[in-house]
Amino acid sequence: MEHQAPSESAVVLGTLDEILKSAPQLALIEKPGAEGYCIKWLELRGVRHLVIAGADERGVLYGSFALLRKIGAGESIRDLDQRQAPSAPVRWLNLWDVVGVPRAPGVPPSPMRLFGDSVLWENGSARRDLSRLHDFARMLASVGINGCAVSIVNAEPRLLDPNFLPELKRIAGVFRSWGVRIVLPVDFSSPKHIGGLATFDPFDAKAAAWWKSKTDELYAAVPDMAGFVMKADSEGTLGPSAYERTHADAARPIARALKPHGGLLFYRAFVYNHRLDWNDMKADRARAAYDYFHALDGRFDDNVVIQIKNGPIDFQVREPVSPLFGALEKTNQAIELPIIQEYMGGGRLVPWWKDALDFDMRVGDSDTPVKAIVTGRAFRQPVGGFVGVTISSMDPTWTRSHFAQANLYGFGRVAWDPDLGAENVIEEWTRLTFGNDPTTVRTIVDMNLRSWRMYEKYTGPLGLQTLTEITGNHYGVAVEASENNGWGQWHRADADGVGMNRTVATGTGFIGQFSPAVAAMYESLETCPDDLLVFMHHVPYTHKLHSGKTVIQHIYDSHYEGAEAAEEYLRDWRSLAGRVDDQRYREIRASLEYQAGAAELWRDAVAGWFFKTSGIPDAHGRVGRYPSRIEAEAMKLDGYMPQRVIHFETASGETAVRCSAARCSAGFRHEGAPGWHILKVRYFDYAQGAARFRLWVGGQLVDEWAADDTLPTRRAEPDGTSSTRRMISGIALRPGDKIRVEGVPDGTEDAALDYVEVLMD
Ligand code: GCV
Repeated sequence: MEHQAPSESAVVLGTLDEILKSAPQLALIEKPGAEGYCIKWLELRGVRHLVIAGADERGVLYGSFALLRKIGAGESIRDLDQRQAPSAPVRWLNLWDVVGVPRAPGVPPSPMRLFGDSVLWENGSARRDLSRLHDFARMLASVGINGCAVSIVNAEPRLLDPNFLPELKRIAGVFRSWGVRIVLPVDFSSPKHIGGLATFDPFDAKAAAWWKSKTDELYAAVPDMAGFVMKADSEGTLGPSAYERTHADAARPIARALKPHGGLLFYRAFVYNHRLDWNDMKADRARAAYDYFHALDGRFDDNVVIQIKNGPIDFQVREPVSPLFGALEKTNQAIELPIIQEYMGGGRLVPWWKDALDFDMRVGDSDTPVKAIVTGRAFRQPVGGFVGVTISSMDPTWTRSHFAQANLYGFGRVAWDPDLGAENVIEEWTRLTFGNDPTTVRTIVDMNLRSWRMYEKYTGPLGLQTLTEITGNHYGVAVEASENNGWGQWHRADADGVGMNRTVATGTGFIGQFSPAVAAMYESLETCPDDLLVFMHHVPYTHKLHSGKTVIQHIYDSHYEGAEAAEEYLRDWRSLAGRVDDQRYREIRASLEYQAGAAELWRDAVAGWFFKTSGIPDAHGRVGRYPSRIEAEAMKLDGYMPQRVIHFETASGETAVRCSAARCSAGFRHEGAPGWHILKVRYFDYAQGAARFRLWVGGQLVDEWAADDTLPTRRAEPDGTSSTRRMISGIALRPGDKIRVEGVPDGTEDAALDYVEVLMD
């Protein structure tokens, strides 16, 4: 259809070519790069128009959102004159949604699925009502995301079933209307396990032919599919090692099947042996990606992209960047970043990604920041970019956490332009989400920017990584869970010291995978940054950091600072009462209260574990001494039975009390000063059941609540995931007052209690 330039002032939208057809006078606009846009005021026959000219259709969409963003953030558009194009063609999500069966009732969610059910899938097929997916896809487009893997990388076979094509078509159709192309996760063994062939050897002509016909079939249904993502030889998935082939061999037949359709194969470098020998001091999971892939540089087809997690382990709170980024000069690469809240439950992530993207690999001893490598600038690779791992969720806030939305927003913005500062991105998000009140904006931006380091401080500082249930839910604290198994997320803490020796001189040699300049920095204790010290070196607890503190004192201090910062977070949020609408104010306050409680548990568990293991006291006398705490096991118990907890550090005094009767109680007398007090009750909330608690002071009921949260533990016994706390303030106490907690179990949830802390208000 021919359009005429409007006669009244208007916003004129279109691709540059379309606009020029109807208004050749606008030839003044310089064409932006692919998917880019110009926004500019131009005068036509005496009338000023705001013109959004896209290089292509996506460009028009992104330009329109850019304008809305400016208006929403309260910026002036009076003299707008902007030309932008994305940093890289790949700005994708990998959704770790599962198509298959939904979670059975009573089974706790994984940390990822804490946030609610998929917007794509329900009971094994595409949701009947996909309106929420429309909103999701629009949200992705609003931050420039143009591709989305529709289910988890542990590929479900049914995605390749011909009967499933209509489901894929429906999903692809919704995404398409917002410029987002779908990506399919595929399993390398498919020719055998889905195709019924005798082999999936990539050198077998029949296996290659199977990939070709399957790919053709998929493209007939979804002609604009962006490609496949594949996890091979990783955490139990089959791969080329079954036939002693390389990953380049494995990629070839699949890439060639995709090529005629313009499809890409994203081959994940997350390949490692999860049956390593813990007693082998040279074994090192961090080495794996480089060891498997660097020698294959240049041997992948040009439509293969190696998808590399930011760090060599797995989304840990602090890791160096993967040395593989500096080792592939003739191969397309993309960085895989977590948006998901696995391992990083409390973290706001933009500053963390920026840290990785800005890191200079010093390839050839010149400036080679990771962002220049993955955008293809550094080694002139044609395709590359950013893959964010997340889930979709039906929850009204998208993730059951208002603040976690900053991560998805930030991912899109950073992928669009990795040179944007974390503060700019977060300020944009804050203004668009909470409005332009200066105090609100300043407070939230500041909270967001502090979040990663706060989380690191109360979980795993110095490169200890996230000291969590490595073989389980990757959520609650369990310091030793990473040791003595084959998964390789080891910290090797013992009575004398801590850390993995990854040096070239005497360790696993991992450090030697970096360029000489970077390797030299990590190899030497003099120059290795404190925040990665025990990732790179095994050191005695008495080793002095650059700060002058010993390692052990730093661990103690860091956990106290982190937990205090989480309390401060809560105070900051409370200062916004009345500035944010009631519902969001309350919901965010509740999540920050939970986080402050979780941080306190992490503090006590990790500091307590290191105190017991090292035998070195805290110079400030805090660790292991909690004068205002009354252990449940020391109270007068009626029905409650003391029991040691599974990981000793996850309950104060290593013991909780559990109730196997219909109702139990634990009481004590207040021995402190008279006055207003806060009571902190630490108890355990399993995923199952909703045990009830009541708190009585001097015969009066002062609080009651249910343990009905859904935390991702499968255990019906106290652990570092179920431990949680209730704070009750404004309690008047006199010496001798009787304080009593009553617990009423519900099914297997036995109203377990850890302690009560009595603090002056
Ligand atoms: C999808 C971690 C997660 C796994 C995930 C894996 C991966 O190990 O715990 O759930 O698998 O990373 O990235 O492939």
